[in-house]
Amino acid sequence: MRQPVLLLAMQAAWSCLCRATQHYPAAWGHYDVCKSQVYTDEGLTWDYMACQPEAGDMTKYLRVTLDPPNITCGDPPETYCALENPYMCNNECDANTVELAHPPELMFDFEGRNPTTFWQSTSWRKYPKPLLVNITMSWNKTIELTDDIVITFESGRPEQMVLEKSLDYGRTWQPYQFYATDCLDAFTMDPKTVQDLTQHTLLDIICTEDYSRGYVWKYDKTVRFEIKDRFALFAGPQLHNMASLYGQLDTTKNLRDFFTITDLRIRLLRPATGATMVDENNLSRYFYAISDIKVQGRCKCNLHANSCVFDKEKLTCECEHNTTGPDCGRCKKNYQGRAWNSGSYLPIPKGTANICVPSIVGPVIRQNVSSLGVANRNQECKCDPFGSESDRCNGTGFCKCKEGATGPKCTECQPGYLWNNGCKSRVCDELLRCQNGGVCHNNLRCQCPAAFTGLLCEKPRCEGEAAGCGDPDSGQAALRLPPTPLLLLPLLLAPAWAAPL
Ligand SMILES: *[C@@H]1O[C@H](CO)[C@@H](O)[C@H](O)[C@H]1NC(C)=O
Ligand SMILES: *[C@@H]1O[C@H](CO)[C@@H](O)[C@H](O)[C@H]1NC(C)=O
Ligand SMILES: *[C@@H]1O[C@H](CO)[C@@H](O)[C@H](O)[C@H]1NC(C)=O
Ligand SMILES: *[C@@H]1O[C@H](CO)[C@@H](O)[C@H](O)[C@H]1NC(C)=O
Ligand SMILES: *[C@@H]1O[C@H](CO)[C@@H](O)[C@H](O)[C@H]1NC(C)=O
Ligand SMILES: *[C@@H]1O[C@H](CO)[C@@H](O)[C@H](O)[C@H]1NC(C)=O
Ligand SMILES: CC(=O)N[C@H]1CO[C@H](CO)[C@@H](O)[C@@H]1O
Ligand SMILES: [Ca+2]
Repeated sequence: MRQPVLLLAMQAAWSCLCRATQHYPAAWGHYDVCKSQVYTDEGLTWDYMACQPEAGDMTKYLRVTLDPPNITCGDPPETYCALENPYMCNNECDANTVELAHPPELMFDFEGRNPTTFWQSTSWRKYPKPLLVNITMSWNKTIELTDDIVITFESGRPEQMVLEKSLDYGRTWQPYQFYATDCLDAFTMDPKTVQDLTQHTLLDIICTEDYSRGYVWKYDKTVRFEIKDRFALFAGPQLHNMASLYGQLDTTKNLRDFFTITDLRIRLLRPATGATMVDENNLSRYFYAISDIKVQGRCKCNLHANSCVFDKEKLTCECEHNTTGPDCGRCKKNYQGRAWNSGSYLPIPKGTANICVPSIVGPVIRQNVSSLGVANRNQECKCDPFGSESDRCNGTGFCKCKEGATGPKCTECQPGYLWNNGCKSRVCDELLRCQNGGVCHNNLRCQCPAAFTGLLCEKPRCEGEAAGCGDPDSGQAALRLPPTPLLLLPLLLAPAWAAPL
């Protein structure tokens, strides 16, 4: 049912996420240049370094998809109750009038003008059937998140929602965080906050009640996924020690993968009601409205590029070190003298470039190039039978790798995949742990206790309803306790977070 809705890059057909100036202490590691010229005993030569593009606003480069596709209000026109006064119900949404339309791109436009611009859903006309909306943001490129994801709701924060991520262009999804007014009731998870996390549990998937309570809509509008707090657990309380964070990122692959995405999905499961009971006589009070979504990050270029270009509706790393591919994930042709490797943040501050070196072309091959011809076109290449589509080369000496596999013989796995008779998506490990007592098997699957299911055993097993066990038909919704107004301070950002990641 998904359809691409629009590509949000209207401001510029081409732009560059390049480094401008270096504005942080060198001792933290820069990774802002891929090479520099140096004088040695042999004269002027190149010194190669690990490098990465600058972090920036990633919402300019995404494609947003809504499911159901016709969930946006205004077609046909509808009236709503005012956000701040539910007894004023003459607000109009009309898709055919610019001033009254609330299309999805208003979640990503420049916010700061008055009044705010927002996307709005149809109202909960089919109550008690759940009002479900998926908002999917796709980059068609792996990106690394560097700052909190912040979603601003103009309709009151939803009573139930899930933030999910994909690392494989939307083929598989994992939850990032659950949000509910009542975590136990909605997802049978104990409520936690990011402050409950420790260095050891930092990649745990939690359900939080921090961003769902309080119907003072005007003041508590944002829902966060706290990236910086998780980084801080590694980097030290003051976030001074970027070196430590980069070191950890380098040695703890799962930490890095945790913050790497190709897509994000917001699953809205139950709108704000701001009351004990849903007013069934006036359902135009209930809907979702989002004015802004912040996603800060950078292109993942495997430390082989310091710029990432948006051209022809696509983000691409400008690869150095003789690497190529959208993420600089392989060596260029004729530079396959040794296996491709990601650059490394270590040793700090310059890291290691791990450049690709020229292929060694044997004399026999070279002398016989002209005689190879058709007879040898399908030569045996000993391509890995599990990692490749065929044991034969494709005609130019390359093995054709299956999804997730890489390397000349397709014997290696791309990031996020593990070898097990071919490359399989990595599901769980010490850091990305199976939830609710599940046991991780070979990092490839979680064996869940009987009462739980889901990739990471994060979902309680219950019949039918996808949206957790809270079945609004049971009348349970009407018995909900009044939300406690919470004096919740927005998460204070650590003061010394000056360095972009
Ligand atoms: C959206 O489309 C589906 C199928 O075409 C239809 O059943 C549903 O009622 C529509 N929803 C709205 C809100 O118009
Ligand atoms: C949203 O995504 C979930 C999870 O993949 C899926 O089950 C559901 O059908 C999707 N659509 C809606 C409208 O919830
Ligand atoms: C994603 O990028 C690839 C190239 O890397 C391109 O072939 C494909 O069409 C893109 N997909 C979409 C949906 O833009
Ligand atoms: C909603 O309530 C308001 C005020 O009580 C009323 O004016 C309006 O007609 C109601 N709307 C519907 C659809 O019942
Ligand atoms: C490729 O590698 C060689 C050294 O092996 C280097 O001289 C050359 O500049 C590299 N090319 C690029 C584009 O980085
Ligand atoms: C063989 O594979 C390589 C690498 O994937 C590709 O560049 C080349 O175009 C392919 N050649 C043929 C004839 O398919
Ligand atoms: C110069 C050389 O080594 N030529 C070899 C090319 O390959 C044929 C077999 O295909 C050999 O017979 C030649 O000796
Ligand atoms: Ca907006």
